[in-house]
Amino acid sequence: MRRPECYGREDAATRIPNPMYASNAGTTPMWQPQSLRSLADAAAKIPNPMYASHEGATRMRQPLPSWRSLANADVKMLNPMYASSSANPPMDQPKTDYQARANDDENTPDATYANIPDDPPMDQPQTDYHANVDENMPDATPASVPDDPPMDQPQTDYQARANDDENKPDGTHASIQDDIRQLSTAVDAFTRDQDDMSATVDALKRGLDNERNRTIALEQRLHQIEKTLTSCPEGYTIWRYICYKAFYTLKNFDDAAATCRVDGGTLAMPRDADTNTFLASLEKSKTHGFWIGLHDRREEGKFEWVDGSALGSYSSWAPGEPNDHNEDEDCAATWEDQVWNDAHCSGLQMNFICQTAPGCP
Ligand SMILES: [Ca+2]
Ligand SMILES: [Ca+2]
Repeated sequence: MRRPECYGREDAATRIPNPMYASNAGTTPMWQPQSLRSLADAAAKIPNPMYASHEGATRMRQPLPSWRSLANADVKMLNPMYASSSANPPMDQPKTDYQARANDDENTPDATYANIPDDPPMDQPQTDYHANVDENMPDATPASVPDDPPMDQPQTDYQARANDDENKPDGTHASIQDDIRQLSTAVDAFTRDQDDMSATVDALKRGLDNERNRTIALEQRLHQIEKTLTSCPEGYTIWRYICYKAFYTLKNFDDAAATCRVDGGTLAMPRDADTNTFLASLEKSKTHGFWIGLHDRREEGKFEWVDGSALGSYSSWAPGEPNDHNEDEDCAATWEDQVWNDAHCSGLQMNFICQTAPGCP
């Protein structure tokens, strides 16, 4: 009995001269296992000697008509491996013919060639670049070479920037011009100030020269004054800018005073103790006193100096003096220890001391 689910497969099997069935020609198998049929289909594609041996004969003894029928059937039957494919072979189908691939390359636009640019890329090998240049393409190298050599390129860029600066209003350039104007103004002001300062310096120099000349003149005057102040008449000794001289000639008061006037001075007027002490150093006589320029002729008891000035607070009267002895003593003279005494002006002959200013004859 045949299993109903195997009828369809039996029909297909009858169309395929399967060696398994060919050896049992005329005999219909009861049923055939599914796995065995698949093996039979695969075997139909490849003339495997293993199947041929299942016919009960060796490969060498396989009947030729059976082998040929298998080959013919193989040609007509669609290969199960390709049955689900389209008319074109799958992309992963191995190319078995080099020429076929070559034909495909001719008819199909090749992406590799389509992507080749007209100009060779910069990084293209030198051999390809030269091939393009030498054959069909114009040489791009001369066209791209600038008029100036590459070394001048920075200069060209600098010139271009300079031209841009000249053609475009530049805020920085205007600011620099403003700074230059301000600087020029400052320089002019500085120059004027410098001129003023130069004039001031010249004036100061002139003033300094004048002061220097004035100082020289003053120094000369001072030297002259010093010389004059230290210049006393013959025999006179200077004491606090006054010249003094002791005369050892016995004369009355008026004759003594007259001798002092000859030397340009007067009888000595010791107005303080130091000067009085200095005069004592000049008096070398112990036997006679020395007339000095003090008297009370105009008013009794009121002594004054020969120049008309008052006696003042200083005096060196000897004890008990002035006593205006016999009411006739109005002229003063020094005695020992440099004390003063009133004496008769014309009745006595005494030494005297004169004084005069320096520089006087
Ligand atoms: Ca008197
Ligand atoms: Ca007296």
